[in-house]
Amino acid sequence: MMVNPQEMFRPGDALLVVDVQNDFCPGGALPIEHGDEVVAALNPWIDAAQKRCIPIFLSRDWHPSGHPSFAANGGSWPVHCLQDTRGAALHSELLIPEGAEIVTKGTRFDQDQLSVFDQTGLSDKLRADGIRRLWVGGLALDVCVLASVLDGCREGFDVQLLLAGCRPVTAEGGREALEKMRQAGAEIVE
Ligand code: VGL
Ligand code: ZN
Repeated sequence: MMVNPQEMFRPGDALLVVDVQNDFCPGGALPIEHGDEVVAALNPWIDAAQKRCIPIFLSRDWHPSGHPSFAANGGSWPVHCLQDTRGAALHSELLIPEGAEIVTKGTRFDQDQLSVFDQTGLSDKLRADGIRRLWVGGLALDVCVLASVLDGCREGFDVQLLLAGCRPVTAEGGREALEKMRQAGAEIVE
């Protein structure tokens, strides 16, 4: 089914764009194949959300050097999304409307925060703003998008996954992620 973003939003919705940062795109430190293609897929949603006065949240992975998610520090990833570097910046073609809120995560030294809901205060803020339904896309489908969608479902939000606006680190991981999201109650929007 082809969907028109303009027609999908209703009051009580919010748009959540996860980690569309240079380091997760081709040429970056932790490149996801075709990661940059999510920009063209998500911009119409961002544009529509702005026009419909739907709150927009853009998350960023924002690590200090020596972060525990880095292989050199006992984690599983190469050094990526170092605070204030070009690699950590949001993709330059991603629409960032005035009023969009940046959600920063991955700054803790004792643990990683893959989910945008992990100790960011986002769920309380959404509830306080009367948000019940979340449209989610971004990078990576099988890592931070997965963790965020599962948490969103757990927190009681109706989660709509924008599949065309996501890319996985691995194809197999992507398939498994979609299955887990479905089982958690998320709807996959093709
Ligand atoms: C992510 C790996 C490590 C992500 C963040 O945003 O999906 N992946 N840190
Ligand atoms: Zn990270």
